[in-house]
Amino acid sequence: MFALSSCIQGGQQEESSSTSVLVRLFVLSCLSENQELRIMAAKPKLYYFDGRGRMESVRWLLAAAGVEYEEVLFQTAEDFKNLIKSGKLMYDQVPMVEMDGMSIVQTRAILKYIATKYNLYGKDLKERAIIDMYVEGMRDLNDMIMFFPFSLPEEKQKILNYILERATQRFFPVYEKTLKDHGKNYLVGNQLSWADIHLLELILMVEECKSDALSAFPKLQEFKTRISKLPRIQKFLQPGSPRKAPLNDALYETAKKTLNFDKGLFFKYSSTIIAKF
Ligand SMILES: N[C@@H](CCC(=O)N[C@@H](CS)C(=O)NCC(=O)O)C(=O)O
Repeated sequence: MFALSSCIQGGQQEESSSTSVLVRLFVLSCLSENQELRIMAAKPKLYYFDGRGRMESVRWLLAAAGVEYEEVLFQTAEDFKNLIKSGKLMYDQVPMVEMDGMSIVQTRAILKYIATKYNLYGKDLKERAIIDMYVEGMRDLNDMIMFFPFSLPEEKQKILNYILERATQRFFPVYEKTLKDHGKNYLVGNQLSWADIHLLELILMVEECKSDALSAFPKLQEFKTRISKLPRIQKFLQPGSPRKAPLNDALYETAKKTLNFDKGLFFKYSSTIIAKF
């Protein structure tokens, strides 16, 4: 700025050189703007193993925002190691999403960025706090279900009962009451938000554990039907979409190979810490 104004104050000679400086600056700024546009326009790239895990909510949110993305799905531990070697993973962990020139890690950071960018995070700070409260509760339940396939065989039934008890007695009643009390179509501010998307994802996960899990929740049943019919969501729910299937034996083996774990002990302790049996 200083260099520019001192040029502009000069004579003819300096004026033409100041013009060329201006032109050069303009061209440079156009170039970087173009580069920025290119970066912003590139499809987000998701790095994870070929399963739901922590990445599935990211897939849901991008689908709800109508954003197309690419996926790099690890098949072997080598794939994961190579990504670590690239230095792109802040904590040597996935999920990681390359987007807008960043390599974003930490599931919540990724989700918050997408929710904010695509206007799925409320209209002000207060709505955002409410969305956070809903979503954080949902994540607690989501994590229990996510870790469930890794629990020890002898504890499976006990853990499943616990998950269903928490879903139907702690979490679902909260969302049922909200929808009943305010009588609106969405959880927060009468517009679609990250909380609605995550709630539908969660409802479907719980129903995979117990198909009639919503029987005592009429508002949630209506909510499920309504949100499932939104065109982008409907598309994501169709077979062949990037939505992942529940963990089956083959995916379990891939996850085990990729993440190098055995017997599920780590998962057991990290997921049952709040459980009282
Ligand atoms: N808080 C992190 C946890 C990430 C995490 O635990 N990722 C697992 C895969 S689901 C991983 O990369 N584990 C390998 C490791 O920790 O070395 C997040 O939410 O993204």
